[in-house]
Amino acid sequence: MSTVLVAIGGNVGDVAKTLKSAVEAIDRLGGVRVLAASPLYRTAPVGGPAGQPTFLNGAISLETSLAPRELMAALLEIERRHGRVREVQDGPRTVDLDILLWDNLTLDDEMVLLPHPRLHQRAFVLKPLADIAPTALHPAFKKTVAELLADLGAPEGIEPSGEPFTPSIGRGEPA
Ligand code: PH2
Ligand code: MG
Ligand code: MG
Repeated sequence: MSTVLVAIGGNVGDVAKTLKSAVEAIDRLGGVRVLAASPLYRTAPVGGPAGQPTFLNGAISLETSLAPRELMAALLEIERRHGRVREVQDGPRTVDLDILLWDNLTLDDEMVLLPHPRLHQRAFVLKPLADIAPTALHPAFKKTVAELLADLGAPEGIEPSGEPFTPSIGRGEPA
């Protein structure tokens, strides 16, 4: 059984509703159990086309008996079912589900890169991640999520969304 941390985000449509539905779909996957979901943050877009909408970002932890490629394929399918269309790189999307950390595994596979290569640069990832997994260790930098977030200083363009984020988890099959 592996413990996995996943970033969730989006900036098109009713994003909070889409993220709730996507997290519930992840929890219902065979061999996956969602353990915790962070609050959502409203975040300024980083990269991508100028003028794209503000994002909502969060993070979840899960345990799984799946292999990295299997979970990645399942997450891509859930993105697709929630209206994700891939057009512009880093462009507007209904939902983005990115595997960040997988136990202390390092993996360079054509489908999955672990840890996520930009995780340590992104406050919109580290801030919610620090809410649910501050002591998770980055296997390459040997730093915790809380330390990586502190390294970014006082990040701008991130504020709590203020709305409760309460996906119904823990009702799916045991992982
Ligand atoms: N995702 C990106 C690129 N830029 N900016 C914010 N604020 N939030 C995101 O989730 C995000 C981004 C690529 O996946
Ligand atoms: Mg992403
Ligand atoms: Mg992605």
